[in-house]
Amino acid sequence: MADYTKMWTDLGLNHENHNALLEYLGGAYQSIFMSQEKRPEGMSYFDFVISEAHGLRIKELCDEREAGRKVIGSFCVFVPEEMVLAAGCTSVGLCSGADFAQEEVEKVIPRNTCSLIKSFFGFNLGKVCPYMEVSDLIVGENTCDGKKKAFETFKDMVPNFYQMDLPQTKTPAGRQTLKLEFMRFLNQLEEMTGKKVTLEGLKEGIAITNAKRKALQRLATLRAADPAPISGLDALLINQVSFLDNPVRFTENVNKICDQIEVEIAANQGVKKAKAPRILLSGCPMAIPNWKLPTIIESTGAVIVGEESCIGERGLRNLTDDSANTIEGLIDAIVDRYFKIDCAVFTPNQERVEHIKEMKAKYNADGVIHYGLQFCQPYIMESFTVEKQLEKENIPVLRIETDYSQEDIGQLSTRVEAFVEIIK
Ligand code: BJ8
Repeated sequence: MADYTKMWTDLGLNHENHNALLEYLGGAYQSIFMSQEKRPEGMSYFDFVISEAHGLRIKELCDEREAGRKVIGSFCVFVPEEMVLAAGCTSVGLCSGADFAQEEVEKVIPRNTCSLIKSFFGFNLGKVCPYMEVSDLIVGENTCDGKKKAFETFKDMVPNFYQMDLPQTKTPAGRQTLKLEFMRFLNQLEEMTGKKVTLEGLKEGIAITNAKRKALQRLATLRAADPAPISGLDALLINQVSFLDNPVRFTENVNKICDQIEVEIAANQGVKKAKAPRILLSGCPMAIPNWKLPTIIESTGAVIVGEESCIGERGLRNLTDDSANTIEGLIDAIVDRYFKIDCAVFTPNQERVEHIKEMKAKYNADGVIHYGLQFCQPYIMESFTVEKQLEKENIPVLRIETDYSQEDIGQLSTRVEAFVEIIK
């Protein structure tokens, strides 16, 4: 990586903390990702993006800002990227997947808060996240109680916070709330940029976002092949990168790797290989560098063939209908698309269980591992329903509750190994 010290100083990062984080990330990446055998050639692009995630990518975002573009940071797949792009802005994800500055964090929010929330507080307090610092607007949403209440504190820690309200039921009133909030968000973007969003702009925003989701859906579908053509770790990484990278360039590179994988699958036809147990992972989102559980699972010889998660299929399942020819019509289409997201903050949320069953069948998984972050009430509560309903259909399930620490690796490995033995 080139020397970006000046850029990091200008962004207000704490060098000592930031260097410690980069060192940790680099080491973890080398040992987890680069040690895998027979990775698809196209992974080199995503390796490069990760190696420059705090360098070149941030430089690109700084350059975009200098050219007058605004950067919008968010923590949830409910923030509509179509609208961000239509307003001539760039969207980046701010969820983080590692503990940082925990002592400081626990002075401002309770200890028994989920790791994802504690992590972005830590990244902010430790001044180690260039994406947060480069954002012109930070959008927090009213989803789970943890985030909703934590944002009451977080909003005073950053100068540019925007709160988005979200419904919790799939009722007509819920849809109306979502539409009003999306329209308020669009107004906010227009106010920031001083420009009105046009029909063409919205069409383009939808086209770019749909193309990205189609490419990720293509990759997801290819994982149904047996043997799986890509590790779950690499597929997760690609999904994680989708929240940071330039969307058009990202889409091109996902399609490139899919082209290669298709060739590989064709070449493998008829070749008999020892079957690896196939796992569907379901539950809370896994932000970079939260690779703990997938690493444990794949080190047993099993392969993860799908992620029922917001950094995975829940975030990319539906496309936005682009057929309307009015701004209002396209806004309605965007609302319809997002209203289908089956996050556990919704009640009731039977669609999610149905999606897990569909994914299990589609990717020919032998079992489901439900991943809940400790203190994440929505997903941990739902994990019991998920388990009960899957077991009724004789689908093996393992419920895991963990956090970002490394302390439970031994215990998790034992449980995962035993589960993999059962489904073999
Ligand atoms: S649409 S899953 S990205 S809210 S892990 S902070 S739920 S206590 S992240 Fe999410 Fe949007 Fe839903 Fe997806 Fe709360 Fe649970 Fe923590 Fe979570």
